[in-house]
Amino acid sequence: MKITKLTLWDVPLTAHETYYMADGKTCDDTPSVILCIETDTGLQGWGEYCAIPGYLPAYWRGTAPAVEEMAPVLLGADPIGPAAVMDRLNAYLQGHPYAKSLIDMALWDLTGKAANLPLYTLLGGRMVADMPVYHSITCVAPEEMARMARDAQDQGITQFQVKLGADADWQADVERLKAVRAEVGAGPLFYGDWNCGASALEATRVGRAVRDLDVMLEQPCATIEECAHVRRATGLPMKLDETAHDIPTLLDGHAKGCMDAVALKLSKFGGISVIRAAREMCLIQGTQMCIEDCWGSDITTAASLHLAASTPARGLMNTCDLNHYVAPRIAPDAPVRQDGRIAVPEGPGLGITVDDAVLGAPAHIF
Ligand code: 0XW
Ligand code: MG
Repeated sequence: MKITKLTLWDVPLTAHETYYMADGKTCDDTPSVILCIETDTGLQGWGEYCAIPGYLPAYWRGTAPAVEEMAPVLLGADPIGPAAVMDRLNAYLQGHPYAKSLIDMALWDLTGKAANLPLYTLLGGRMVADMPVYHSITCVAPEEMARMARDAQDQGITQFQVKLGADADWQADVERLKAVRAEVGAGPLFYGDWNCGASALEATRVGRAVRDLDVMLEQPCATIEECAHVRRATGLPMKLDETAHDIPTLLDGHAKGCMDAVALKLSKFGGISVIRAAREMCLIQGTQMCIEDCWGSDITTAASLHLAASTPARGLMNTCDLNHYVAPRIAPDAPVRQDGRIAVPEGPGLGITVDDAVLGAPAHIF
């Protein structure tokens, strides 16, 4: 089989509810880059990358030039065996994990379709029947966030991500965490996520004020060192996200004792092939995994679900149904959450059907 054509579309995604994070970051309107890799057999593979402005060292307009740069390695290559193709791409162009992620996703989709097997089988086999999803709550007034948590809990959600730091008021963050815990009661797992937006001092003050709430802190500060300091000063468990983005940073987070949990996001690491290795490390280190992507619609969601479904339950904290938060749906047959859990698609490859009508005109063809 040979790759004959790469087509990219820019599909604007709109969040159903305004989504505020620290440092003024939002993902209300974000273009998602969709890739179709075509082959001489007629089989197609699909990938997606959606950039949240300021979230990663990446921007959506940068995706197409990076894919174009890698096109000479891809065109004419045999797509079966994604890790081998990615190895050649990594030798050709260092870095650019966001652009590699959607390529790697499409190669895995093609490989699964050629084998007539769902991706979770190629990734080790199905380990869990279905997966818990967490619900992410935008950083607004505490009572409003508590209402959102209640609504999600009424729909069966048992894990919550509470966004913090949008108004740089550490006492408001304390109130947010208190209000959500009071609303959902004891038991549900919940974590406050600053997206790097707090100083170690602010995060420590918040953590100490909510010490009795059974809360996990997520990525308070911009470096692993500061997060480790907050972990030590508060005694609260910590999830790393932005600063854990490759194998060396996973080793560092573990060595510094501040990685009780971690977000394995596809485009942060560079795709399914890298996350496969990262997940083995987390299993060995005993780190709880959230397997997901940064943002996106049905294609990124489906890729996350296949990785999550092939992860042993002892290491899988949750996954994220990004397709729950945005419109339009790009593959309307992709799974959606039900009673706080989500299933994995059963068809070959990613197991979803992309709706051409939603894509519009291609932005680039290589
Ligand atoms: C990347 N987000 C803003 C979207 C996902 O819901 C998770 C969240 C995060 O930063 O963890
Ligand atoms: Mg996060």
